[in-house]
Amino acid sequence: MSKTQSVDNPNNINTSDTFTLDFVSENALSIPSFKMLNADGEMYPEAQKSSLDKTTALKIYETMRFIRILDERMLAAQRQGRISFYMQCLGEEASITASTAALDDQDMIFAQYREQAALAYRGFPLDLFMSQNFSNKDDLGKGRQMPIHYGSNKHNYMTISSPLGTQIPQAAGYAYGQKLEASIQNKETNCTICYFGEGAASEGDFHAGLNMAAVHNAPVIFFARNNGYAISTPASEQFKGDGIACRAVGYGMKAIRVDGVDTLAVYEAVKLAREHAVKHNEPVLIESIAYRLAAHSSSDDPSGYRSKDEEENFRANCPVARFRAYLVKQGWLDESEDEAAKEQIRKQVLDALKAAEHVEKPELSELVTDVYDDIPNHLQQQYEALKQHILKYPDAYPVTSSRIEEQQ
Ligand SMILES: Cc1ncc(C[n+]2csc(CCOP(=O)(O)OP(=O)(O)O)c2C)c(N)n1
Repeated sequence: MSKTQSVDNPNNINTSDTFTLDFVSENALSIPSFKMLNADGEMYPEAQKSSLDKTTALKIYETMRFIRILDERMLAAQRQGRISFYMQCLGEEASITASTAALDDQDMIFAQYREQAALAYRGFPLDLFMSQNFSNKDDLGKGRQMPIHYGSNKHNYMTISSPLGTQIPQAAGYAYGQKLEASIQNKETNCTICYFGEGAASEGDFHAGLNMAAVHNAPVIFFARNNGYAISTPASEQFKGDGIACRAVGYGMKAIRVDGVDTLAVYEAVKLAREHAVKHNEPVLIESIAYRLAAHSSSDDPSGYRSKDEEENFRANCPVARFRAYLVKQGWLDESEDEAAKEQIRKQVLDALKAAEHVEKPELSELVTDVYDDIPNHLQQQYEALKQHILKYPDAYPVTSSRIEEQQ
């Protein structure tokens, strides 16, 4: 596993000598942002040729269209008190969907919490989105997580966990495992993509995860979504250097900065990163530059920390509208069919929502299963206390006291 230490170079530094004493400038490295499509959905004259075929392009667009409608409807459901919490990916649809589209379906996804479009692209069904948000008995997580904390073995999508940054070292470890498995089976490895916000990149886990992946040659794409804010903290108060991408150099890994509003550019960037990761067993850091157009979550009110003018400015630069314009110009999308499809999706989403909210909640007894082989005493005691509490206040819970008495 470990490389042989070089006798000539025990510090593992490749350098030349200098006889002039000076600071290295923080501007020594300013990473350009890769672009292909302009705001009107036209290719820049200098842009490289796109490798995105019509079928994949339409699948990306359909996913973005679906996620916009789902997000809009679920936020409204939260406002109506039907679900407890929600997070939208408004403004980041291209960045998330096009990056997943550039992967193999068997590649693993470790997401932060705003990447529902990745799961939708992989075919996660609408009723399971709803079951998770309503914590009903059909939820794959058995109702034990907050809304939007999706997870699916079938879709190679690791379950979301709220503490920021935990997915980063986990993704490094998972990708290292993928590499070992592939070498045992003598085949090309799959890779892992790990999404996180620029705010999460301030966590210690970011540094641990990237260093670990670089040193152990793990095929993982670290996908930093720089959307300008970590809740109310603007990027200008989060880091002093040139964004997140430049940090890759410090870990000895390759980096790409990409315009996250540009579907074509994100697709090509992740395709290149994936090719590199699986061919050379190396991590790559991508920084995608977009803007979080929505509030951080349903609990947040951005008017306290940014102006309407700022939001309007970025709203005009919509990733979905830009890609739609490209598809129309290509002759791949008919505008009136698109409008009709939106109507149909709105209806499907509403029907699924209404159905999911009437499905029973999971069995209370499942609350403490699946983590330990034998339920430890402290969990058993908490579970017993909860049952007594529900029996005392039956009207406050969706579980009937007769069901609990049956289980006694
Ligand atoms: C360890 C930890 N600290 C703080 C929080 C609270 N928190 C939740 S989201 C968030 C901001 C994250 O911002 P960013 O990573 O940029 O992602 P974005 O929400 O912009 O997509 C914070 C501070 C948390 N969940 N976990």
